[in-house]
Amino acid sequence: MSKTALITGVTGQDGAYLSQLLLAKGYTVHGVKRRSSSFNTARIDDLYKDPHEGHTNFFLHHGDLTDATNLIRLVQETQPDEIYNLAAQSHVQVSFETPEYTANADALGTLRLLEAIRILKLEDKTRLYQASTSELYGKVQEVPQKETTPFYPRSPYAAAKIYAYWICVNYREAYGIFAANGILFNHESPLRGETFVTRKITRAVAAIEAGAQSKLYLGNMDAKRDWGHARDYVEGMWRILQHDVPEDWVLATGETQTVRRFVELAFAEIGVTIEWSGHAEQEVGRCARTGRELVAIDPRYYRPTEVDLLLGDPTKANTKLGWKHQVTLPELVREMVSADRALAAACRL
Ligand code: NDP
Ligand code: GDR
Repeated sequence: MSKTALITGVTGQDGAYLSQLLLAKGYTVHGVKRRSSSFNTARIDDLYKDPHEGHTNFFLHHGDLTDATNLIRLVQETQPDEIYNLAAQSHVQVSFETPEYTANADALGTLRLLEAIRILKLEDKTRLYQASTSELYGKVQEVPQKETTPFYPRSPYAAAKIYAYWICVNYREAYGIFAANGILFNHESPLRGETFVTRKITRAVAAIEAGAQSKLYLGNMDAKRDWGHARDYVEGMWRILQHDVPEDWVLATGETQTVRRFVELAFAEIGVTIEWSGHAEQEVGRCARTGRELVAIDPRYYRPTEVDLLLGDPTKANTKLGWKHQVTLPELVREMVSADRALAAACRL
């Protein structure tokens, strides 16, 4: 019997890669998408087949993490073996501007799904994956960060996600629900949202090369992140739910780099070496050959409180799940710049 999965956040980066993975494994996949005034399914359009045109295992439903009755109905109708709760207001900086909405969707949304499982008495059937995050570690307490490292959230987003983390642990202990947290470090891809720093950089590199943009403005380039490829990480999500008991898991590469280094790697893909000068808000990056200014700081992108250093220790997932990242940072940068150059060439950037 093939399994059934319900994915919230199916239209996002991870939702698209996870749908692809589960469909390839023979799952029936139900995705929850928000109503939007313009199309928001670009990342999954290649997976979707109109049910009128023949057999399909991929279904989309309108829904929202802020709407409990909607979630209960969707869980009841789809009777999922596995729920992947990927939906979230996922932008850290935006969470400072919309803290209440972020808490509603990211914290209470998770509670609503757990309650749906409980109300519908699906405790023995339905497993829940919660998209927890390395942002929980926030202000550095220990490096590298692992499952036992204390949390110290540094944004409304992280504060909401910490509630979601603990409510999963609590429902697991209180009601025996199979709820597992994946504490995932940053993962990127050509499908990454355009306002996250990696994609913002790779799009800018392609647009500058195409003559469609003159300069790239960034915030804190000293921040260090442990960046992997989203395709590797959705494989880890699936493994987390196949484990015999519900536990909490770090997925990371075990390597970290600054935003500045990411910029250098991305420009190198179009043959440009960046030379840096100046400090703090005056720092600029110039093309070493022509002297043209290509990178500058805009303090608008600084955050009220920053997460300075993320470096994960994935030993537990390596040993107990057999999970390991496959794609290195230079390979990731190459894939992202190459995809954005193709979009620029097609005038779709
Ligand atoms: P994206 O921002 O790409 O996708 C988020 C998804 O959630 C989109 O489908 C979005 O819909 C949907 N969504 C937002 N708000 C709601 C809501 N109120 N109700 C229903 N759906 C909603 O995120 P990613 O794919 O990168 O990340 C997936 C999850 O993993 C998120 O929870 C994120 O916080 C978490 N995470 C991500 C990491 C990363 O590095 N990518 C690392 C660790 C955790 P729409 O398309 O309409 O906007
Ligand atoms: P992050 O990702 O906050 O780690 O959250 P993001 O790419 O937004 O920022 C990474 C670092 O880059 C610095 N930065 C900038 N960031 C953005 N977005 N835009 C800029 O112009 C810019 N300049 C510098 C940031 O200050 C930060 O230090 C992501 C999200 O996917 C979360 O949902 C997820 O939980 C975490 O990763 C793990």
